[in-house]
Amino acid sequence: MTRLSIPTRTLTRLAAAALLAATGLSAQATEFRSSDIHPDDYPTVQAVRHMGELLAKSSGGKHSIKVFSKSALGGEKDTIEQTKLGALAMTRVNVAPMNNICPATMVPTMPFLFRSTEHMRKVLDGAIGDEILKDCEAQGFIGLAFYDSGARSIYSVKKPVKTVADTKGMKIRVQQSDLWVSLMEAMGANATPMPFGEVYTALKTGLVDAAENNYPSYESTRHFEVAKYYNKTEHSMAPEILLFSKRTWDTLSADEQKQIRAAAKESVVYMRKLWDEREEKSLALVKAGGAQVIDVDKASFQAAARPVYDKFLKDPKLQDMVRRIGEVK
Ligand code: GTR
Repeated sequence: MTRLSIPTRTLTRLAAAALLAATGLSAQATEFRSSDIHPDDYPTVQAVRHMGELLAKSSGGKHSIKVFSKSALGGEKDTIEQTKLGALAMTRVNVAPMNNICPATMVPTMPFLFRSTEHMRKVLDGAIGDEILKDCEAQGFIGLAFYDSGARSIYSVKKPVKTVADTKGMKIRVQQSDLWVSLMEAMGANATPMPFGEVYTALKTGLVDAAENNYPSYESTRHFEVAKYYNKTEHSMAPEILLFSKRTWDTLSADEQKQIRAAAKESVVYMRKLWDEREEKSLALVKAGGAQVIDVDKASFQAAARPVYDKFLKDPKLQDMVRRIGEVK
């Protein structure tokens, strides 16, 4: 018996064509669906909408993006899954829920890795950033770009956190990532992973004593109303990542792919402007709302977090990436 061998790419195209025929959609105009957990006025949502406008322009109106905000399509773990399956064309998530899926995303998540915002931006805009994005491809994702997410700090309900000893035994909500669980455990805390949308109630009911995030998320979720101590640990600058479904990607022409990549990269510039403004605005809002911003003994957190590097970055390629990041001036 002879076996017919059809390349996977051709099969994917055939499947996509069949799907288009079945749904009656025209291959001419596509509205890519994208997901975000944040509200409409959040910089990530605004930036992907802007990317959609850029894409509409460069594709002569052929392609556009519809952003579903406020977790309308589910939490980050859910939308990552949908994107992998091709049920969703795009999702904007933090790198944290990708840590278990795409190992290179652990690198920019690492505690106290970046020296400053400038350092982080330079690294992610350069070859290292591209390598990390590329690494997600084998898992079914086209990494289009990184967006800023500022520095994350611990905010607590009952007492301030001034040194790492203060986190001992504290129940701290973390993102759904093994690395994040270990990081908080290294600081002596009890890590409780849960989706973003559940954190407000968890803080309010005492299910957790603390959470951690940047100023804009602390403010937009109104977590500052229940956890008044914002302790400036600034332990991670884990960025946001914009993912496109590889399944959908493989049905597009090289030109279309180029337009999408270019629109994504261009939206980064816009996002950063919005981000800088929003960080400032959020800080003022939380302070006016009664939050106390507390300086901490950062060195104590740094020392406690160090073992996480050895535990998670066993791959010499990733270790080398950390070294190269340190060398970026
Ligand atoms: C925010 C980030 C979200 C999500 C959230 C969280 O800063 O933008 O993508 O990761 O934190 O803590 O779950």
